[in-house]
Formats: sequence, structure tokens, C-alpha cells
Amino acid sequence: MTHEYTVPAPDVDTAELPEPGAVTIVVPTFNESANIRQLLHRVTESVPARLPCEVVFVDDSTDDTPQVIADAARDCPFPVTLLHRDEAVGGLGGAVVEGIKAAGADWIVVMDGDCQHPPHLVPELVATGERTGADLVVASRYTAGGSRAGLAGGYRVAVSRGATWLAKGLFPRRLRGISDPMSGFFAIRRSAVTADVLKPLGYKILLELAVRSRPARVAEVPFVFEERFAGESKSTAREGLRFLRHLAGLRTDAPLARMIGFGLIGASGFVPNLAGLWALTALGVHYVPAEIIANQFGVAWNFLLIEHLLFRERRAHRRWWDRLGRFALLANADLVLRIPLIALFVRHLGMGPLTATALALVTTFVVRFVGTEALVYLPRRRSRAADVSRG
Ligand SMILES: Nc1nc2c(ncn2[C@@H]2O[C@H](COP(=O)(O)OP(=O)(O)O)[C@@H](O)[C@H]2O)c(=O)[nH]1
Ligand SMILES: [Mg+2]
Repeated sequence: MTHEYTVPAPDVDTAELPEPGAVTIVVPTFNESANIRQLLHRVTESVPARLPCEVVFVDDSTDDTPQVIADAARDCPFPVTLLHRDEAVGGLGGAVVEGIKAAGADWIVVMDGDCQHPPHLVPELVATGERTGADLVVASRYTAGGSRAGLAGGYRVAVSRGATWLAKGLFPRRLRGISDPMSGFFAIRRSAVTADVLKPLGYKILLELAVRSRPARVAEVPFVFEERFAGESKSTAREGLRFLRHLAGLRTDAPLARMIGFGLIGASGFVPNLAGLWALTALGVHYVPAEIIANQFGVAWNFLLIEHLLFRERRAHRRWWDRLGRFALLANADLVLRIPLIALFVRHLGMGPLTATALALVTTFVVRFVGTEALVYLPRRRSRAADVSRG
């Protein structure tokens, strides 16, 4: 559990929280002290006159950002809440989820704290949602009128473009109508946020909302991604890995997709298996023990991929050596059981050896998949009420 505390701005009157038809602006911040005043100034200038608002900062900073927020909040004509987290659980995605849980208004706009997302678009995002009946309104850099002017350097542009294509390639239907699924700037109706999304496992929350909450209607508003006002980007190669894992997790959320992923990973295990066999026999090991040892290379490879790509979120209830032991047992039992199973199919069901082998392969694969789910990664039962409760 995260240790959290809330520091409301000094003059926040909780009775003044926004009426329906208002907006909660959620701003994740990590060491953005030089941007806070500018951001709140721009929000003050362009939002409250058109739409009642509150701002919720979810801060994981190690610098003086929290103090700067508390000071700047005194001059704001709208409520400002600061949720500072001592432990940055789930990183940026986890922070956005905390903000969504704490939001008091019917509309939630998520926006970066570095002024790359123009605050004057906040009322327009919400108005577009109200006008079109959309539950999700994405501020897009990649639609007519939008631009990624502030994306520093060809490398960042290429990464952003590649990530967008990858996401859209993996979810062609669910991301239809969203030209910029990597955007960190969007508006969502609180009623359209499902409990699934509020499990802080995501990285790109917009992607999670679009794929898992499946809003009935989506709209887009073009925007110009500006230069950072101050400070440096926090995006790193590590964030990139996180994004890939997030995509894999979303794609394999459904059991059938997970089974296909399990099969693909299993097939990829032939590579270390055969490489190991080649190396061991080259070293002069007899082929029978070499087969047995090389098989363990494949098992280890499969275990690593399955842990990181398929069952990442379901590992907490068992220690890693417990999971590895169970997984290895299932994988080796598969080998030991296959031959007697083939014999059974041939002798008692009168099948030909080829059919029997194919059927045995499919049977042991399904048993292994189901066994791995049930015996290694059975999710802990959690009350759904706890998921939807708001902070
Ligand atoms: N709370 C929180 N905010 C973060 C974290 N990482 C990045 N941010 C914030 O997320 C927003 C976008 O990050 P930024 O570094 O500008 O990413 P870029 O725009 O892709 O270069 C900024 O407001 C950051 O301060 C994090 O781990 N926790
Ligand atoms: Mg930024």
C-alpha cells in the first residue's frame, strides 16, 4: 500500500467543490517546481471564467514542488489539492489514477505539469464532449490543426510515432477514431471510468481508458504540443520498456489472447532449447542428459517472458522461486506425460501415430496453460468495492 497524505491548499473551502458540469484538472508532477506558477497562472486566465474547475496535483517529486504548489495555490480562485506520494507506485500512470480517484467533478481532464499542454483547451475539451455526447475527448497532435512542435529532436518524434503505430496496430478496432493514443492530454467523463482502469497497473492511462473502459463515443480536438516551459523531460528508455510491457499486458488481458501469447512464447523457447542442446553435445555431453538440461534452458526462457509479459500483475501472492518451481514442474510433466498420452490415444482410441501426437501436443499445451494460470498465477480475490472506492 502507498503511504499517502493530502495537503489541501490553505484557503480551500471544501464546500466550494465543483458542481456537476465542472471539471477536475488532474496534473501529475515529478520535479516541476519551475513550471507550477506558470501553469496555474495559465489555468486561472483561461478556465474558471468559462468552466468551474478544481486542480488536483498528484506529486512524486523529490524537490520543492509540493511547497511551490501549496504557495501558488493561495493565489488561485479555484480549489487546488495536492496529493503527495512518498512512494511513486505505478509511476506516471499510477499518479494519474490517484488523481482520477480523487476527482470531484463530472469531467476529468488529465494534463502535464510542464505547460506542454495548453490549459486554454480545457473548456473546449469538455465542451466537445458535451456537444458530441462523447465520453472521452482526446487532445491530438496528429489530427488536422494539431502539431508536435515541442517534441524535442528527431529521436523523440520517431519514438512517439513508432509507439503510436504499434498501439494502433495492436488495437485497430478499439483505437479507431483516436489518432493520438499516446497523448497525455484528454478529458473523460467520470461515469465512463471503469473499475478495471482504476487498478493502477497502466502506464499510458489514455490507452488503458480507450482499450479497457471502451467509451461508447470518442472525439478529438487538435492541439499544438508546445515546448516545455522549464526543466527537462522525465521520459527515459525505462519508460519505453514500461510502455511495451503495458501494451503486452493490455493485449493479453482476455484469456484467449493470453493463451495465444503463451503459445507464442512457448514456441520461442525452442531457440534456447536447441542452442543449449547444440552447445552441450558439442561439449561432448551424451544427448539424453543434454536433452534434459537443454529443455531447462527453454523452461527458464519461457518463465522469464511469461513473468514479464503475461502475468506481470499476478505475481504478488507467491515468491519467485515458488512460481519458478511450479512452472518448471508443469513444463517437465508435459514432456513426461506426452508419450504415455500418445500411447493411450493410439491403443485405446485407435488413432494413427500422427493424429495422436498432434492431439497430445494440443492437450498438454492446454493443460499446461490452464495449469500455469491456476497453479502459478491464480489472481488473489479482491473485493471490487475496494477498487471503485474513491480517495
Ligand atoms: N506524479 C508523477 N508525475 C510524473 C512522473 N513522471 C513524469 N511525470 C509528470 O508527467 C508529465 C509528463 O512528463 P514529461 O517528462 O514532460 O514527459 P514528456 O512530455 O513525454 O517529455 C509531467 O508533468 C511530469 O512531471 C512520475 O513518476 N510521477
Ligand atoms: Mg512534457
